Amino acid sequence: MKVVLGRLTLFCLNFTIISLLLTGVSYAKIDSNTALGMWLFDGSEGDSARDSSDNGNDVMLMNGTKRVAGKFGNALEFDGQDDYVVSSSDIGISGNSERTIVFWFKPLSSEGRQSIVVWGAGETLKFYFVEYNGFQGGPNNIYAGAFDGDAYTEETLPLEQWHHVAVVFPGKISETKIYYNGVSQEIILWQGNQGDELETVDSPVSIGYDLVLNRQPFKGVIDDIAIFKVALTEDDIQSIMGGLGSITAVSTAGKLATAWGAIKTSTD
Ligand SMILES: [Ca+2]
Ligand SMILES: [Ca+2]
Repeated sequence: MKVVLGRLTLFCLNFTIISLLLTGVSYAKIDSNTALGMWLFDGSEGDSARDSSDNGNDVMLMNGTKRVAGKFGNALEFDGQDDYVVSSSDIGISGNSERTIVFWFKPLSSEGRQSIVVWGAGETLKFYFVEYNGFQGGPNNIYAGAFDGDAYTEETLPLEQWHHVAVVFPGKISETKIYYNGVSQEIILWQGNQGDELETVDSPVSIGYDLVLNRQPFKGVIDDIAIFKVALTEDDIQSIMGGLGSITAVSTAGKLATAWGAIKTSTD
C-alpha cells in the first residue's frame, strides 16, 4: 500500500511538473533571470512594497502614496503632487541595453507631463523614462525615451480607465515599440542630440515621479509594473497583461522543478 501511494504521488508530481513546464513555454523571455523588478503592490500596509523578482529591489512609498484597489489585488495611487516610490537599489540597466517596461495604470489627470518610470543621471542627462501626457504627441499619450532621442505615439489613453502599457526598447530608439492593451501602436520619433542609441546611466528607479530631474508627478493609479532586461515579444506582453502574479507562479514552478531534480538525484 505504501509503495502504491508512493508511485501515485510520484506520478502526480511528475504530471504537475510537466504541466507547469508546458505552461512556461509561452513565456520564452519572461523568467526570473530577465525580470529586474516586478512590483504587484498587493501588500496592505507598511511603507515599502515588495519586489517579486529575484532581486529583492523593494520600493519605498514616499509622501503619502496610498494603497487602493487595483487591477489585480491592490495598487498604488499617486496624488499628482509629491507622491512617488523609489527602488532600494539600482535597476541594473545602463548604456544601450535592451529593456521592456510593462504596467497597468488608470490616469486621473491630463495636466502636464506625468512620469510613470524614470532612472538615470540628471547632471549628464543620461536617463530613461516612460511618461503619460508626453512632451510630444499628447494629450493622454505615452512618450518614452531619453535626452538622446524619443519614441512616442499620438494614440490616446482616456482618463478614469485601466490600460495596459508596454514599452520595448530592442537596442535602437527607432525600433522602440509601444503597446496599448497588447496592441502595437504607430510610433513617431523625436530625435534629440544623439543618434539612434541610448547612453542610460544605471540608478534606482522612481515610479510616479521623475526623481532624476525632480519633476512631473503622476496623478492616478499604477499596478502590476515590471522592468525586464530584454526586449519582450508581443506574445510575452499579451501573456503579461493577464497579471504578473501568474508569471511569478511559472517562475516558482521553475524552482520547484530544480528542487525536485535535486531531491531525485539525492535519493537515487
Ligand atoms: Ca496589484
Ligand atoms: Ca502626498
